Amino acid sequence: TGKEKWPRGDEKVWKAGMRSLDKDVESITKSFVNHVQTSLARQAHNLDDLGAYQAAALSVRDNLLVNWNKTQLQYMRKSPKRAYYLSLEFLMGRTLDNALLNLGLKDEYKDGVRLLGFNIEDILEQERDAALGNGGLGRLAACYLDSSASQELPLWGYGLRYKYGIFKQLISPEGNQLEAPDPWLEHQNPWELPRLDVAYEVRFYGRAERLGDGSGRALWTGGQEVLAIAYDVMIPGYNTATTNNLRLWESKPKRGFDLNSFNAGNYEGALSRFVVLFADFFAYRTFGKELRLKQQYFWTAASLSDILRRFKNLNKPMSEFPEFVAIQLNDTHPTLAIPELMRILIDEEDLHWDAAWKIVTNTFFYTNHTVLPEALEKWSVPLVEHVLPRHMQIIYDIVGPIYFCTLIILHLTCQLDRTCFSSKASVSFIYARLCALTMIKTVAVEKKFPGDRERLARMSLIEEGQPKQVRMAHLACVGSRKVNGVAELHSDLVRTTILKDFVEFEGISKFGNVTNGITPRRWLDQCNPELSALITKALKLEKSVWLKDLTKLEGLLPFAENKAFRKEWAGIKQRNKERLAHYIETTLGLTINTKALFDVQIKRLHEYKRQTLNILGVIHRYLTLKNMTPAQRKKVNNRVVFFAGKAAPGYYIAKLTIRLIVNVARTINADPDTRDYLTLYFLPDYSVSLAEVLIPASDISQHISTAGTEASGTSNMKFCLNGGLLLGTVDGANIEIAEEVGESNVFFFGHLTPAVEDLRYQHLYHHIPIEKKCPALAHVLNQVSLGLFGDNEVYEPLLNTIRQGDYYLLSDDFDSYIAALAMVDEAYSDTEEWIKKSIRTTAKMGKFSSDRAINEYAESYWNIEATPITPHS
Ligand code: B1H
Repeated sequence: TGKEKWPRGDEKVWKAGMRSLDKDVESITKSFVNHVQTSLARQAHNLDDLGAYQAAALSVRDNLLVNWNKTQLQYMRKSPKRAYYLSLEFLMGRTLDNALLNLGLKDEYKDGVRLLGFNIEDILEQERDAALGNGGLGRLAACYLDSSASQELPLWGYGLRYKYGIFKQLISPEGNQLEAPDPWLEHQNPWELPRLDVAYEVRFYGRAERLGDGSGRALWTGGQEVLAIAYDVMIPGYNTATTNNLRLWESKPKRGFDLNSFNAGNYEGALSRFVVLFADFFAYRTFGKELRLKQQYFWTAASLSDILRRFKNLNKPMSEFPEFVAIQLNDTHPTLAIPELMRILIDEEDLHWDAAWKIVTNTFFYTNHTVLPEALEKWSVPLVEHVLPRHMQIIYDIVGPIYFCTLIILHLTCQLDRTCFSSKASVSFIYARLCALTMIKTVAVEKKFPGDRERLARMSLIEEGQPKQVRMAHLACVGSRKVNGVAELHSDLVRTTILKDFVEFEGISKFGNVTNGITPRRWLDQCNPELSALITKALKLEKSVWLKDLTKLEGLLPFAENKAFRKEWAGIKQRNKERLAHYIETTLGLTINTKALFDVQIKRLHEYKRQTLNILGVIHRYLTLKNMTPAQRKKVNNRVVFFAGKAAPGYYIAKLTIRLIVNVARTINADPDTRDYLTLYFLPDYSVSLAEVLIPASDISQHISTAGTEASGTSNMKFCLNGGLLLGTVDGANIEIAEEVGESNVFFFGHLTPAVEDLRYQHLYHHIPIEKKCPALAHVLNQVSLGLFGDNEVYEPLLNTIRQGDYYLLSDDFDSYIAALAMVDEAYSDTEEWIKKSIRTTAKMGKFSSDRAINEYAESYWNIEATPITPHS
C-alpha cells in the first residue's frame, strides 16, 4: 500500500548493515578479494586478467549500486518530473574505466590492483564493448546518459537488451567485409542487474474490435503474448552521487505458455530473435521487416507500461501525466509509443479521445536525425494492421476525423471504406484531424490554404501507393509537443524540407534545434589522460570544474603563444600517435610510421559520407608522388591515412568501397618509391574503444559529406576536442565548429547546400563527361579501371556511381577537395603555427559538451530540473 512503516524491524540494525562507498585502497582490495572468493569462486592462484577484470568490475558495481539506490529512493520521495530517453540504440562501449573516473576512484583502484599483482591497464583491456548500436545515433544516446547523470537530471534510458550487438567486422583476403556475430554477453555482464520481478505482457497480432458505443474504445484480443523482462544498467554521473538508470528489455515466453500451441515451437525461433540488433539501416526494408516492427513495439510497450506504473504510484489524475513525464523519441524508431499511449489511455483508462490526445501531445518530443529520404521510416499499412491491428485503427483515427461526428459525416459524404481510403477521403481525414490538433478553426485553414489538396496529400500520415505506408516522421511530428534537429543547418532543413508543411500549419515555435554534443569525460579525460592533465595544470582549475563546464577551456587560448606549452602539447600528440601505433602493432602486426601527419576518417560506410572521395584523393596523391623525382618527394609531407568503419551487410556499394580501400592500401604500402611518404590502413572492426585510441592520435580528420546530408556528425567534435584539426564540407555540425574555432582553424571545401539541388539537376539533364569536367578525377578513375589496384572490373559498379548520375557530387567537389588537402600540407609544414591551431581548436570546443545539449533539452523541451542527491538519506 505504500503506507506501511519501513524499514521493518530495527532501523539502526538496518543502517549498520548498509554498505558504504569505498574510498581507500584498503577497502578496495578487500572488496576485490571478497569478490574473487565468493562471486567468482576463484582464488589467487588461478586468477587471470579476465578474472581480475571481473572482480574489479563487481566491486565497482557495488559502489555504483550504493549511489544508484540512493538516487532512485530520492527520485521516489521527491517525485520530480522525469524524462525518459527512448532509443533503440545505446552504444556504451566499455564501462569500467568510465565508472572509475566518474566515481573518482581510478587512482585508488590502480594502486589496489597493483598491490594484488595486476596492472589496471591490462585489466581494462579485458572488457568487451557494449556495442548495442550502429553509429552516431547510438553513441549520442550514451553521451546523453552520461550528461544527464552528471548534471543530476532525473532521466532514465529505455532500450533493448540485444543478445548480439553490432556484428564483428572481418576483412577477407580479397578485401571484402565479412560479418561475424558479437556475443557480447558470453562472459557474465557485471554491469547489468536482472530484474526478473519487473515484467510486462506485450501482445502482437490478434483482433481489434471497436466497441461501437461512440466512445472510440476497442477490445484487442487473441494473438500472441510475450513477457518483457527488465535489466538495469547503472549510469554514474561524474563527480556526483547521482546514478541514473538505463533499462533494457529482454523477451521471455509468458508463463502458462501453451506448450502445445503453434506459438510454443516458434518461440525460440522467432521471438528470441528480437534480441538481435539490426545492424543495417535499410536491410530490414527487404528482410525481417516484421521482426523490426515487433522489436519496436515490444520495447515501446514495455517502456510505457513501466512509466505508467511509476506515474500511478504518485496517485495523481491521469491529466497530470505530462507534468510528471516527458518522453524523448530518439528518431522515429519509438514512434509507436504515440498510438500505444493513446490505446492505453482510451481502451484501458477510459479517457475520451481528446483528453488522451492532449496528454500524448504534451508528453512526447521527437528528435529527427536525418533528412535523407531513403532513411525516413515507413511501415506498410497491411503489416501494421497484421501485427498491431488496434494501433492501425488509432493511427487512422489520428489522421482521421474529429472523433465520431466527423466519421459519420465523412461516411455520408465520401462513402468511406475505412480500411481502403480513396485518396480524396484520406485527404479529408488528415485535414479534419489536423484542424482539431492545432486548434485552428476549419475556416481559418480554408482561408490559409484554400483547396490545397496537394498539400494535404503531402502532409498525410498515410502515403498512398501499393501498399499504403505509414510515414513515421509525420506521426512523430503531429504526436509530439516539440520537434528538433541535431545541428543548426539540419534543423533548418527539417523546417524547410521534410516537415515544411507542418511548420506552416503548426507554427515555427514547435520546431527547434539542439546541436548534438559529446561527453568530455569519455572523449577527453578518459581517452586522452595526458592532455586532460596538461589542461588541468594550465587552467589552474580542478579537473572536475572544467570537465563540467567545458567553456572553461577558453582559458587555454593564451597558451597558444607559449612556446614551452606548445612543446608539451605537441609531445602529447606524438605519444598518442605512438600509443596508436603500438596498438596496431600488437593487434594487427603492422608497423606504422609515427613521424607523419595522421589523417583519419572513421564512421559508418555510406555513399553520402563519401569515403570514396577520400580514397580517390589518396590515389591522386599516390599518382602524384609516383610522377615525382626522389628529390621532389623528399619535400612532401609524410602522411598516414587511416580508415575504419562498418558497412551495412546488404549495402553493396559501401562494401565495394571497403574493398577498394584495402586493395589500394596493399598496393601503395608495398611501393618502395612512395611508402616512406604515403601509407594507408583500413582498421577492421571499428568500435567505441578503437575510436578512443584513434581520435587522440589524429592531426586531421575528415568529415566530407555532400553538403546537406550529414545531420550533425559527432566524431568531428571528438577530434577537435582532442586538438585534431578538421577537414570538411560546409555541413552538419562542421559549420558550428568552424563558427566556434574560427574559419582559419578548419579546412573547408566543396559546394554549399543550396547548390546541391541544381548540381544534381545538371548531372541528370546537362551531363558533362567527367574527362571534361574534372580531368584529375577522370584520370584516377581510369587508373582504377585499368587494374592498378588489381581486381580488374570489380570496382566498375562503384566507379559508375560517379560516372553516371554522381548523386553525391564527387565530380563537383573533387578539385576543391584536392586543393584543401594541399592547404593542409602547407599548414602542417609550419609546425608551430599548426600547434597553435590545435590548441585554439581545443580551447573553443566548450559548446559541444553534451552537458550543454542535455541542459537545453531539460530546460526548453522536457521542463525537468536538476535533483541533487544528498549523501545521507
Ligand atoms: C543518424 C541515423 C539512423 N541519422 C536509422 N540517422 C537507423 C537511422 O537502424 N536504423 O534504422 C540507425 C541510425 N543515424 C546519425 O545521427 C546522423 O547521420 C549523424 O549525422 C548524427 O550525428 C547522429 C546523431 O544525431
